[in-house]
Amino acid sequence: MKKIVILISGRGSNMEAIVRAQIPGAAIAAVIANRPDAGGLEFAASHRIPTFVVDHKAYPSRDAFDAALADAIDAHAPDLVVLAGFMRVLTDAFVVRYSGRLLNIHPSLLPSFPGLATHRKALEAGVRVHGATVHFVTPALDCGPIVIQAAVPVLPGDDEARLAARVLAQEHRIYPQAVRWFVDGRLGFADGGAVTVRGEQDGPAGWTVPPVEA
Ligand code: NHR
Ligand code: GAR
Repeated sequence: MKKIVILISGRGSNMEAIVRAQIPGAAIAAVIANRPDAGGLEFAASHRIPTFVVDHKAYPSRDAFDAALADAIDAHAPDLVVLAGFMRVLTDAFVVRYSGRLLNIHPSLLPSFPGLATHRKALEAGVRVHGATVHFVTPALDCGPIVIQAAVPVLPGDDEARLAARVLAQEHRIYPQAVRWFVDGRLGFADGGAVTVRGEQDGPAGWTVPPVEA
């Protein structure tokens, strides 16, 4: 069994998608939130997953918060740590500690639109294609090796909420897929650092075109 700890800050719908996927060989050991009011804690608890809060406001510095967060994580000795709508930038020391076993989902087609407010930035830039990216976390924000992406169209009349909803539906598809690949030991790194997916038959590994919305 590969043990997974999921970190959330809010609603936790990506965490929920991963839990609902019931990935063979994976056990969700804990869900940890940095906000006591994170909505996703309720879903996790109702699925008998141990939940914990490490409130960043209770710590004097990012180093202190990250140290407490690492202690809470390490209590479960996870094989994989999953950021699912986790909203705190992590220190280099934290990221290096979980090197190669820390995943994030980011709501844009990286390297476009790192950071926050990605849907607004996409609308302002006038891109016709937007999406989401699962990547390994490295110290440089939203710059780690890409595992899988999904693209969606930007449609006439889109506002941030409509575009975010279209992207989120794809997040719920690709994040469980990325976790499945990790758990199955199929992820590797090519020379130069790009992620490879072993045994992927169809086309360039890890790249998917989602079905067009109805
Ligand atoms: N940490 C490192 N070192 N590297 C990454 O790639 C990280 C990371 C921490 C989080 C997720 C990321 C995203 O997918 C992520 C990737 C939060 C912020 C942010 O600015 C930016 C990017 C991401 C997450 N957070 C503010 C902060 O001061 C707080 C914002 C808030 O609380 O609402 O930490 O987008
Ligand atoms: C998701 O769209 C996720 O990609 C994004 O926030 C949403 C969280 O939803 N993450 C970030 O913006 C990280 N900075 P969820 O809590 O329902 O999974």
